[in-house]
Amino acid sequence: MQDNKILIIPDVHGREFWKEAKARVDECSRVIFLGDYLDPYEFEHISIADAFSNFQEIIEFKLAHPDKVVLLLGNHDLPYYSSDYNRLSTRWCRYCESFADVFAATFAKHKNLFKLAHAEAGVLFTHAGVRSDWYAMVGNPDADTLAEIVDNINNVMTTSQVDLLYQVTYYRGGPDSAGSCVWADVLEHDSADTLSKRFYQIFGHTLQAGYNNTGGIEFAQPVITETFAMIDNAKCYDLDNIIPGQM
Ligand SMILES: [Mn+2]
Repeated sequence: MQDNKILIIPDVHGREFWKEAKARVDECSRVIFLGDYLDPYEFEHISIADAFSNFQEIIEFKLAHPDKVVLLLGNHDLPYYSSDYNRLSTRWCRYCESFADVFAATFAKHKNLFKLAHAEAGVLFTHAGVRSDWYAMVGNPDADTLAEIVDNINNVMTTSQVDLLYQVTYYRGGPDSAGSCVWADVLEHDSADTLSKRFYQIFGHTLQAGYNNTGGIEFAQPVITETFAMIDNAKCYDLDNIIPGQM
C-alpha cells in the first residue's frame, strides 16, 4: 500500500462508478465521497430502488472500512438527513417524496457516518466548496486553521446554525448572496477567494455534462484550477492527479 493514496468520489446519484473504490480500497489510504448519493438524474434512467440499494452498498462499504472511508453530505442528502434542514430545498432537489421516509430512516440509523467537511493532505473537501463570505458566518476565513475550518463547518449541523446550509444564490434559484458549502455553484467560486488561496479545495455539485452529436448526454471535463477542483463528472479521481504540480 502506498502511503498517501487518496481516492475521491464525486456526486453518486445512484451511479455505480464509485465501485472502483471497492476494487482499489487496499491500495488507498483514504476514500472520500463528496456526497449526493440518491436522487438520480432522469436522463440516466436509474430507478429509485436501484439508487437506494446502491446507497446501502456505500454504507456497507463505509462500515467495512470505517476509518478509511469518508462520507460527506450534499444538498441532495440534507433533506433526508436532517429534519431541521429547510424543507423548501426539496423544490430544487429531485426530492423523492415516495421514498423520503425510507431514506430518512437509513440516514438516521447511520447519522454518525456522515459529515459536511473533511481535511486531508492540506486539502479542504466539501460537497460544493467553501466561499470566504459564507464561511465568515461561522469562522474567520483569513485566520482559522484547516482543522478549525472543518470543525466549524461540521458543527453547523449540530447547532442552531443549520439554516446557514440553506444559503442559495441566484445561480441555483435562491435569494442569498453566498452559496453554502452544499449549494455553491462552481460559477460562484473564484480562484482569488481568500479561503481557496489558503487551502486547496476539492468539491463536486455542479454536473459537468452536455449534449453530444447524436443528441445524447455525455459527461464533460472537470473544472480544475490552481486553487480548487470541481470534479462532478461521474469518475473517481486520485488526489495525485488533481493538484497542479503533483501530476
Ligand atoms: Mn449532485
